[in-house]
Amino acid sequence: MRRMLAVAAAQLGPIGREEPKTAVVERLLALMREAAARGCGLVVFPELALTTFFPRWYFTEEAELDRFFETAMPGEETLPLFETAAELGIGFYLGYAELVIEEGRKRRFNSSILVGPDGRILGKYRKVHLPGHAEHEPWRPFQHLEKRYFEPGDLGFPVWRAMGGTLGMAICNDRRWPEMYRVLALQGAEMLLLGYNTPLHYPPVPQHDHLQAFHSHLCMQAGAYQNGMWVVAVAKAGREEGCDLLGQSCIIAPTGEIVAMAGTLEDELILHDCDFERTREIKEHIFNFALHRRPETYGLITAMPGAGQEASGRS
Ligand code: CDT
Repeated sequence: MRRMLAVAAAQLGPIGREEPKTAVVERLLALMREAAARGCGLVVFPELALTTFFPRWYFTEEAELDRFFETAMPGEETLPLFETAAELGIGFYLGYAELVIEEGRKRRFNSSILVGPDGRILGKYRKVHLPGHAEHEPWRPFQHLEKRYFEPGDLGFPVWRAMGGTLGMAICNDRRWPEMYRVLALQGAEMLLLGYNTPLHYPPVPQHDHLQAFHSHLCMQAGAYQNGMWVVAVAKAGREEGCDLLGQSCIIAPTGEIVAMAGTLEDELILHDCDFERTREIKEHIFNFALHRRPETYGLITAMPGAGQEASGRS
């Protein structure tokens, strides 16, 4: 018996710093309509999909920063996404900047939501692994101030039983960390949804610039295979405000094979009919956790962040 979900990865081309959110939402709606017309039950959008990748700038005025954040979801500008999803009967994943008042203070997270085909929010994820730096570093050609503008996610890595399978969410830099896939897989995740914004130029180690696509696929293909899950990875791509962002959005099978990949750096939909049952080829055999894992030897993984390293160095 097959257990199918037709999934669309909706890559976005660049978003300008002054591009209104309503215009971006129109682009998302066009992709959502195309995904539904082509028979998909789920469409996955990138990280921070409503705005330009604003952590590339150092802002001194809080109001300048605030305009990139959502204080309600759905909000006035994003409501059409929910209404259209419900009309079309298609679920979606959306990355966005979240601003909430919690514990009596302003809190900012790099978040994503999973919305069901009835237009209702099923769950929220807040990015755990925040790359970059917290202080202004003028030597860089562009900033990567995620450590300044966001708090690390405090919701862990939950899974949701929805759309015929067990789904997990993560965001961009999370994909480079094997712990993320394993924590999801231990809860039975069969598909990971992930959006990203990855500059081609990595200022601290520029000799790796030509390896961006390789490293991106390397960690996700390994994560898919070692944990027997589908991975749907979706870029914001192209030259955005002078910064080149990796494309190559892809859908990866539980065998680690890329089964669909974007060929442009623009708004582009790629599709695949995913069978959740295929996760068993891996989970019941080569990576049968119950049979082969030796958790009594893995304690260090949760006992310490690093091997005696100072929390210095550049990212
Ligand atoms: N958005 C995001 O997490 N991007 C990082 C860039 C590299 S670290 C500065 C990534 O892991 O792709």
